[in-house]
Amino acid sequence: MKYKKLLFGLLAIALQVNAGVSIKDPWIRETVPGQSVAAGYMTITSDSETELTGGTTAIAESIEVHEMRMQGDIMKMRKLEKLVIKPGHPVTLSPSGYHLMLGNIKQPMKAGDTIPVTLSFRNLDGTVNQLTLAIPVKTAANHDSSTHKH
Ligand SMILES: [Cu+2]
Repeated sequence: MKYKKLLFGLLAIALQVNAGVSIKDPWIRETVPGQSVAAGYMTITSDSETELTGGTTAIAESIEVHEMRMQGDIMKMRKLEKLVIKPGHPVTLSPSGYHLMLGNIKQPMKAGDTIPVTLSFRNLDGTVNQLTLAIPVKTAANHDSSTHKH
């Protein structure tokens, strides 16, 4: 009986933690031959304040959160340790701003493929919420014509 209660308690916590974050319109940009990194975009909404810290996937060595920024005339990118998402303020990752950067990809990203990705969110109380989603690969033409270079 004690066990049962504990299990239900844990289940309730797990559901609560996962219920808060939702992802809209995720996509990964198709890569060109020889490209070692890939970029992912989406809109993230959260019921409570949380921080996107990165993620993992079987087809890349790392997933980092990056930001594109104009530095004078040059578009540069830098790694962010976290991207804060506040309730009521969806954050959009798009080609000219924030993005997920998949480092050292093990296969080219082809339009039509679906890539399983697990994202990590750190809540204010320090708990980590992992969200796994299948992200479709699309050509940039479906979204915009800007280029993404390191
Ligand atoms: Cu990047």
